[in-house]
Amino acid sequence: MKALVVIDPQNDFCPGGALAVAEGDSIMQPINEMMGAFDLVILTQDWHPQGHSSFASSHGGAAPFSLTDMPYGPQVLWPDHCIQGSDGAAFHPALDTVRADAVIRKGSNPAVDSYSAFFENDKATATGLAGLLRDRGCEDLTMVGLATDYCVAWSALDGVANGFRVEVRLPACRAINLDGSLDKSLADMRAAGVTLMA
Ligand code: VGL
Ligand code: ZN
Repeated sequence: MKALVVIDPQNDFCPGGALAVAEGDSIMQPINEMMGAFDLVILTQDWHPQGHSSFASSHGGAAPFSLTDMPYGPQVLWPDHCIQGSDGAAFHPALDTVRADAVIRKGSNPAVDSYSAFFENDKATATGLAGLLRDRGCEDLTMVGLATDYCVAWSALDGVANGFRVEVRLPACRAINLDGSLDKSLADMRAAGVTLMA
């Protein structure tokens, strides 16, 4: 059984959004066209409360895209984005959400960021995705979405670490690319055994 895991295809990660990824909107149609080839389609949704600790605005005068230290490690401070219930947190209107079997929301804990579809960044709290996939008999995961170097990469790495076979289709992903983060994420995924499809 094969699952398509679509990472954070949300307005705030598309042009005009609060944490816009260049060409983020261009992946929606190709993703729609892939859906029919999978037994299960999962969407993830970055879903932060106001004042989330990953927001630069929650750290006094900190600049967006600067780094801070959290109890669980270094953390990039982001512009406010994907606030629960906001238009920015909604799925991009060009994405066909009707075919989705489940939506996994992440990032609701105000104290911990959550890039991965499987675990919060402290690696302690699971989202339930691994159990859902196992219960549905899915061992092969194809991942696409936003952003390649953060939420897609962290999800792919956690997928492999949890015993799934993971392929990332790069033409249906777009990256933030902060200080070489795209190249680093590709190298990390390759080293972990993620199949990168050009
Ligand atoms: C993401 C930064 C902050 C992502 C989410 O979806 O890649 N990046 N929150
Ligand atoms: Zn976020």
